[in-house]
Amino acid sequence: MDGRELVRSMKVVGSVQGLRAVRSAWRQRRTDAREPAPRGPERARVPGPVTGAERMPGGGTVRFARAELHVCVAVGGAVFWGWDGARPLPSYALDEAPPEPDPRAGLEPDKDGGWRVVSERMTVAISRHGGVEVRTPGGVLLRRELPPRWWERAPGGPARWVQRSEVPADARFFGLGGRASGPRLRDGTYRLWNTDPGGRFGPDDDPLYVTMPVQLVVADAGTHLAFYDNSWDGRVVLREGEEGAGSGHDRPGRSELRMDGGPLRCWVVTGTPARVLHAWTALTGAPTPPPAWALGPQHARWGFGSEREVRRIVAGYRERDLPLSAVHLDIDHYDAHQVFTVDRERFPDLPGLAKELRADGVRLVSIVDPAVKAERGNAVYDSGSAVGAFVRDGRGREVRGVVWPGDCVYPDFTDPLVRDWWGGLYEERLAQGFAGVWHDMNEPVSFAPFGDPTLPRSARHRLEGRGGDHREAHNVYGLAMARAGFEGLWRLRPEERPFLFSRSGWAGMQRYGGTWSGDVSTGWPGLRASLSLVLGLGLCGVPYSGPDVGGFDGSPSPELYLRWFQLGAYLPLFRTHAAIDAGRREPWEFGAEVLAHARAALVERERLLPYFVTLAQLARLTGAPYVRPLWWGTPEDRALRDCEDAFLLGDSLLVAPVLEHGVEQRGVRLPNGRWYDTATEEAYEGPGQILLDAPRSRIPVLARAGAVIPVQDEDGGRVLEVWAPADGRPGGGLVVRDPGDGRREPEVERYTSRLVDGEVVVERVGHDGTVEPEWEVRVRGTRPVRRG
Ligand code: NBV
Repeated sequence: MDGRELVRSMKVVGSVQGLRAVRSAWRQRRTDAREPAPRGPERARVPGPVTGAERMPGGGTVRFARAELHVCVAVGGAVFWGWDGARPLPSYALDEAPPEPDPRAGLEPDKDGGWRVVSERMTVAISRHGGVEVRTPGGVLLRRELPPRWWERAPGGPARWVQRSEVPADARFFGLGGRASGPRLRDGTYRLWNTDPGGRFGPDDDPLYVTMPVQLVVADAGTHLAFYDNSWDGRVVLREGEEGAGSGHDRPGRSELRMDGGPLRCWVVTGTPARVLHAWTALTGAPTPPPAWALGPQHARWGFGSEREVRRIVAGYRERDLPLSAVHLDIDHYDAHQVFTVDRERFPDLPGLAKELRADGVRLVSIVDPAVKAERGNAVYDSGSAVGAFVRDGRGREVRGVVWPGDCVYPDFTDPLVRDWWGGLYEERLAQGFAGVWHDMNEPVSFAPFGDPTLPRSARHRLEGRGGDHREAHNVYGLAMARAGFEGLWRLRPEERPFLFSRSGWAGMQRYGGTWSGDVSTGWPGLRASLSLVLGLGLCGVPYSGPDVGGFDGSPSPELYLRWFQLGAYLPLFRTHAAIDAGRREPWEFGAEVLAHARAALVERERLLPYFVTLAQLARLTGAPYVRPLWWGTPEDRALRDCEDAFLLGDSLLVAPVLEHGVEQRGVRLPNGRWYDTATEEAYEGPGQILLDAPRSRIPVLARAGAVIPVQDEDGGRVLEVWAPADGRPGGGLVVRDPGDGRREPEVERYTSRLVDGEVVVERVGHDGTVEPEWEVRVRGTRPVRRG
């Protein structure tokens, strides 16, 4: 036990579950110890020299002395390669079947005895020793994979492997799921193992709840995303490159990926950031848009404790005329912490409460934990046991862990029958009046004072019928649970788009919903980490997320709370939340000044709701996250690549939150083009750095010249807010209205804006020419221009 483990052990042992958790951790150690110790050759296997190749549609197979490589360009431009028989399926990341091979691409002999596949979007060159290079159609290097190395532990058993890669010296790394230290991933080691950091985390804590072997790399040569489709435990070591390093030569950026087992296979997509995300979500699934109400302000707390308290909070919002769209109930509303139950003493009539709040425009959202109390008579345990739902060990016994209700078992969500059974249980939540669900503790967690606070690695999983153990299933546990919940909700209420967000997940989780920060620590570093998580996840294809506004633990100062609130108002999931022993998080608990400014943020969020609806729909259609790094449209702007304290909200807005104590003015780096400070309507020309006021009352938000932004006025009237385009530089925007609850396909409205004789002209582009917009148009930004 190291020092950190000891502290953890004290914390856990000090709790009610302490002794149970100690026993469970020992049990886990024993269970894993029974597994045969992996043994294998010390020397690595490498592919060796090339021996031949075979052409197939889209690419082919290249044989080496000790390995073989299959390469295939798919329709749409993504390239796949897999070593030693690895193919795109089976995969938890892909949405249904992988795209067809592109028949126009095929293997051709390359120089020095290598091979290559040429496609419209890239060239993949395979060297005669098994290196793989991805180049732009113009021949510029985007990524070089060195020949991989494998260590077989036991004959026929899973092999560990390492893949080293190089990227251009100027490249920046992003992605790897939700990382608190980003969004730019600096030199360091990043683990691929979904983990509850236990209690709270800051920027230095890694890994967290959502890890993904997804790298988004931005360089002058172009942007690419590399996805190593493998859910096993692994580590990525990143080292940024250096231009003109040592005797004037560039040192490339480096990535070293070490995996504990599983296939060595990779997908790469290239192009502009927008194209890359589009191709990525075409592969792994469209981000499901939340219902429109879930784009409004939400309030949660662990420990409301009673219906009375929930009513008091909602009344507090109403009395102060603060918009509120949903209230979330945490585990304290369960009966003895058991999932799919209600404490009837403290919540005697949840359906009644839900109805009453709903009449007031407020929905209820329920937490759902995966662990089920292992006790006969517990209906969920009994019905799960009857269908063999719970994870077992190698000897066929249910694996026990410890969570809030005590000794627990874990549904095996990698079994389709278990997903069906679990999905059906959400009927109870719907009957209680809940309108959405919030999945927690699904890394999955089993409290442990030492060792890994999850299931034993040897625990067996069905893995869709293939069979395997927790080493492979761990990282997809939350994803598979999200699938169970999402599909269950759709089945139960085919007319209502499910609202689901999940703490843990993996590549492809956007098909079922979003995620949130988890237990981000209260403090300025936690505020910064909040933004890092949302940006990084968006670049991995998960656009809907947000932090616990105010931080999970402790008590934020009024200033910190306010700045968090102001940031949160521009993030997809806008929700205040806190731990049971943390201070208050209601906007009126921090004094009159904070209340007034928080109200302004809430009102602005309400006003922007049609824009958020548009962004949610566009994310579904194009994969573009709502919240984007500043370099999104101009990745060649190197200064923007390093800018981590501001973001674009869709195409039209640039948000520059205050992330430091005592700051009332801040520098803002502008992408090219004209930008208006929305508070003063003053215009600035980018690219460049400007200084803007950031008084307590607001954070700087800029609008792109020419932008057409759908908003609503106080009475819900639809308005197009149009920011005056610069002379000779027309603008525009897309608008998608909320299609309602069901599966209806919404129409995308396209608007253009231009300056004609000093007048702003806005038109809707229809099927047969342009038409007058149906929305009221309000033009803004007609003040003199300042250079950035
Ligand atoms: O269910 C209680 C909390 C929840 O409030 C929080 O949002 C989750 O991230 N949950 C974690 C379990 C306990 C954490 C100490």
